[in-house]
Amino acid sequence: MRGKSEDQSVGAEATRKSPRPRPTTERELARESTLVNSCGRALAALLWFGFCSSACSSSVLDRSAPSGEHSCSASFATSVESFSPGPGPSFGRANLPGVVLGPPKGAGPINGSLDVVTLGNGGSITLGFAPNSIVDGPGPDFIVFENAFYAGGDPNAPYAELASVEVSDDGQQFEAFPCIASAAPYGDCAGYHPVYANPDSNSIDATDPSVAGGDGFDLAELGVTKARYVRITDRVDLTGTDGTFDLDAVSIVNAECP
Ligand SMILES: [Ca+2]
Ligand SMILES: [Ca+2]
Repeated sequence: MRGKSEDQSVGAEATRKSPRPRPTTERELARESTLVNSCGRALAALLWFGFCSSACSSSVLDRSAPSGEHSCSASFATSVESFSPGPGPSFGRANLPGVVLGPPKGAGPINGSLDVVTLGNGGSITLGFAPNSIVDGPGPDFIVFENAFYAGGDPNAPYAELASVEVSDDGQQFEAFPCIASAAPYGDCAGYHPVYANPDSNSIDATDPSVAGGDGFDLAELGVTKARYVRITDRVDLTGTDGTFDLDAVSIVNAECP
């Protein structure tokens, strides 16, 4: 619209400046000038579009690089690399691998989601995130979602079923976050924060540790800069009917996208 009216005003101005008929060459020059101006604007628009296309997409990629801005196409686990269940409850195993891939299905502060798989006592699962990686950026870099809840609504009394968490970049050498606490809060263990994000019932960003719920982990604590695998192992020293970790999902907070 704007370009069209500018073209018209240029034409009108050219007319005002030419009250009498001018030599053909001049009129042709004026038309040519108008044409050149129009083409110039079209070219500029094309150039701008081209610039914006590349610059804007670069900007998105830049934002998703070390600092992470949740712009990866997949910010959740994309594969189960291995699963070694422990004895005890076996809930949800028929739903592997899908049940632990993609976003969490949180049930809020006083309920536990059933969209989980129980690891069994001492059981272990390794998740992959291809083609993305977890990278060390500001604060927590990934979030592990169990189905913990606050018993009686008391934040000091989490119904926690704990697991240790390890990370690896090559799938062979793993570095462990120390999960040794035996009383709340449970430090570097996973499995003691309720999960709020659930795409089926709310729009809470599961990659935002300030609102998603779950247990966040910071690669900087281990001196690790990048991880492509997360291994979660139920605490074998915590036993009983309810002593085994239930995995819902893992999200990447600070991601590197290909
Ligand atoms: Ca649980
Ligand atoms: Ca970090």
